[in-house]
Amino acid sequence: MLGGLGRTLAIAAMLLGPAALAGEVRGHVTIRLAGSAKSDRSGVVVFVADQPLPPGRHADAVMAQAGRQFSPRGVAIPVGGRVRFPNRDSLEHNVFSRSPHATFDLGRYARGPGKVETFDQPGVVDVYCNVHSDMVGHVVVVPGPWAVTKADGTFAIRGLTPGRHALVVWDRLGTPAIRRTSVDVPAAGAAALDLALDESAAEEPPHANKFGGAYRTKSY
Ligand SMILES: [Cu+2]
Repeated sequence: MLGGLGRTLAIAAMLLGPAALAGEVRGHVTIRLAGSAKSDRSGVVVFVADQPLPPGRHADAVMAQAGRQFSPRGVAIPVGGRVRFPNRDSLEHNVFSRSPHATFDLGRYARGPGKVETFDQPGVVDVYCNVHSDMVGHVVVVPGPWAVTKADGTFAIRGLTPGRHALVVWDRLGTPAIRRTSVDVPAAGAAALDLALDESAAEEPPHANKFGGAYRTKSY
């Protein structure tokens, strides 16, 4: 009797499984910049803070060092994901972070495939080069389903359970850079979300070198 019930529940769970994750958010961001609308709205990360990622989901990212900058300057990866930092310049670079949830130093290295770092704590990790003080990158380590906006500002997050979800929006140069909102995901169809961001006051804050001190020169 109970065995039969258990089997019935198991079958029901199997049938419900995919449907229970059918929720979706489709959104669109606008960004105000110096009094007008910014045309390239790519690179804004939107993630769900209250639903874990499905197990076994891996996604790695690449942040190159090219033209004395990190490129792209921001990447998003799930908790446990890895970022490769290839050096595409003809001069040596370094990658380090003093962020409390990801402190590392990949040393100084020449052009080539670069090095890989694994990020196992959620949060925004600021990465720098100890050789060039104006190189700034950000690794957004997300705990739940996420999306990155395209140039036209659109994004879509799929695989959500229906109901109210907490969302976090990260815009590298936004004021504020991190904002929180919520969205009601319907059982069928997608929730629509419009976000108005502001980069008018955007400026990368100064940072210390890997020893916590000042850079010797602007770049050398
Ligand atoms: Cu560098």
